[in-house]
Amino acid sequence: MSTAEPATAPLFDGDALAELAASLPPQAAERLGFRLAAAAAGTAERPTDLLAVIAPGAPPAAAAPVTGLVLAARQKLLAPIAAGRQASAARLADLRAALAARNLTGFLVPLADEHQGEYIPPAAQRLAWLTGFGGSAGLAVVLAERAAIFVDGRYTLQVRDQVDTALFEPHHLIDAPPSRWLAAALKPGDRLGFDPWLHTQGGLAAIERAVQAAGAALVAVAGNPIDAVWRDRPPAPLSPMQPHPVAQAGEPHEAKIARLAAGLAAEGLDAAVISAPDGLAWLLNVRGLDVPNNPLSLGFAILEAGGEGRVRLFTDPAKVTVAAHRHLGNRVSVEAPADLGPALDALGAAGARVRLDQATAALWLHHRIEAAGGTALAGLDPCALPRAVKNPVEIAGSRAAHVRDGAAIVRFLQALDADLAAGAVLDEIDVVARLQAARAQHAWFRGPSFDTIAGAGPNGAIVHYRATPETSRVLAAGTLLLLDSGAQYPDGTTDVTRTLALGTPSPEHRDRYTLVLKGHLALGAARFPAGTSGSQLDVLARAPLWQAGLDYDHGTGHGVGSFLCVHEGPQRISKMPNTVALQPGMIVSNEPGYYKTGAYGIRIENLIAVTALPAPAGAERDMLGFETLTLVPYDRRLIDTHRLSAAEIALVNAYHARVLGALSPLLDGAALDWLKAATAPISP
Ligand SMILES: [Mn+2]
Repeated sequence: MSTAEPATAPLFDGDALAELAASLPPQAAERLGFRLAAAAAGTAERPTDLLAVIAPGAPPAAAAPVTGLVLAARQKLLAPIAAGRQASAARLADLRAALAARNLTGFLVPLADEHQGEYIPPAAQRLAWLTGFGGSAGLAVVLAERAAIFVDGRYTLQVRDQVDTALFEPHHLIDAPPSRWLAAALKPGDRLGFDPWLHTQGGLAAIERAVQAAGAALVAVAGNPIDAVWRDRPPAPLSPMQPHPVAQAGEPHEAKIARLAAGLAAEGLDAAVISAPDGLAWLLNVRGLDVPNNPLSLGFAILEAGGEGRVRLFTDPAKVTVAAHRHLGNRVSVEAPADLGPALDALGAAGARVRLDQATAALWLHHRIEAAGGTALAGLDPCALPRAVKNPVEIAGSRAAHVRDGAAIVRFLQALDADLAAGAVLDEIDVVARLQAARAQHAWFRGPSFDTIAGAGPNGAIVHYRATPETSRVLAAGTLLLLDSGAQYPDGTTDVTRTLALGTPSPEHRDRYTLVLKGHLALGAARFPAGTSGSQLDVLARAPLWQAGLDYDHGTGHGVGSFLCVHEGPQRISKMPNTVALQPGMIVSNEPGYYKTGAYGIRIENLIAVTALPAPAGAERDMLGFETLTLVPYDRRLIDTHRLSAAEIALVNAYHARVLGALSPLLDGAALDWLKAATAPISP
């Protein structure tokens, strides 16, 4: 939550900064370097967006120089974080000195921000800054003499590449967890520090037990010691908060606030802290550009129970543009981030009972409320379930977004097929760029909803693969390409996986693809009584693979936001027990797969919306099913039609007929011809 101004001098050419300052009104020129640096820490790129937060009220002529300075600064800002292993010895020594000065013998360095977000801003990239590790999950433990880094199976090779293992012993996050390492490494009397902003109550439980068993103490530290030695630490991101219009949201934020405030009061609660930025975005109908892929404006809110409801929003006021202020209206007050603590103190002093999100709320929030005399009650974020159940406007928006997205993917697939047939040499990185370019042709494209996974041959078997210049494989005949991607549009978020045959697929490729397809079709066509949870349906997607002695090691489906996060709860389809009943309006993914390590990967993914089905004659229960939203053909070359039942063939043909009908008005020429061939009926 530090808002200290970083040293901005090396980020900007002094003359350019002075020239820009001279051209701005005096109030806009104030703290100009800081605002430019903060904007560089976000993801906004459009000149009007940048001007709105850096120099509101400045003449439009200032937009070009502002944009130029921000975009040039972005790379310089991130360079020290990417400095990697060669910088880590000095940084580790600095950190150990800072720990000693605080009477700590160790410190936990998670890959997390104050919101436990999937994508975190540069200011929270402490693990990367300290160790050089660039993966998406991990934790380091620094002790006075030893240090270790813990990563999961995705990163066991990468961590040895990026991290100096003489400084940080690499370990497997699941098989050799930090708690076990700490139990052996800590001595009685040791004081292991942690930043309570970066951990949840549940997340710290195993470590807490290990520390206690070793006779050591776990100490919540005020002010992260890394920040004290990270001299060029980027500021918190500054991007404009943008109203998400009712035309897309389907419900005014005032109505959402009133609905949730009544719900809290009915539960006997006085308030809830909204700490997850996607909860904030849904509740207030706002979006932002603070982090990649998820259209979020980072901040916290207190939702007060009862009456019409009132929200106190804690965020950098510079983010709240004139348009956002007008949109938020008088039911929402905007306060500085530093005011959150005193607001929680006041709630605590009044003896308030305050809901915190069990999954994501920082321990700091618990501590602050309880220390002031209040009661912090961990539970479900009150925004989570209402957000998961999309209203009819959001479902209609998702349908429209999927038509647009499907047309872009078909154009991409047709060009890919044609170019490969003509002998073009393309690699995974080319695929990622071409797909993004195809989507970007539409004015409503707002960027990817996650980093595209394009895995050719053996790379397809790496479930969370991201192509890099070092790993990018050329698309070779006789192999498969697994392509998992998604887009953000103002009316909906997409997430689709198709597995493509390059050249002629092998009998094994077709066999495994067909098994995955059978499970995918079975789940998509499921009928189930109201009250059924996703984990009760999971077996439908796996049964054909299980019959063949096969399986996959990931969930079958996750919730998806409406122009929000592509991974959303609380419902999910998974082997893991989940008691959240599927309700009409929920959007989930349907994505079984099969992976052969070192050879290829297969995944087929559609987004599906839960719908109420008309009761069949004699029905005794309310029945639910799914509407498939994604509109992209399956690869007919990979379907072994002999292995499909007549009912499965009918499902494929009906789906392809729907895809053709929905997309053909948006296509012409070679792309339309390709679509007709790709959706031609299959027969046994
Ligand atoms: Mn997905």
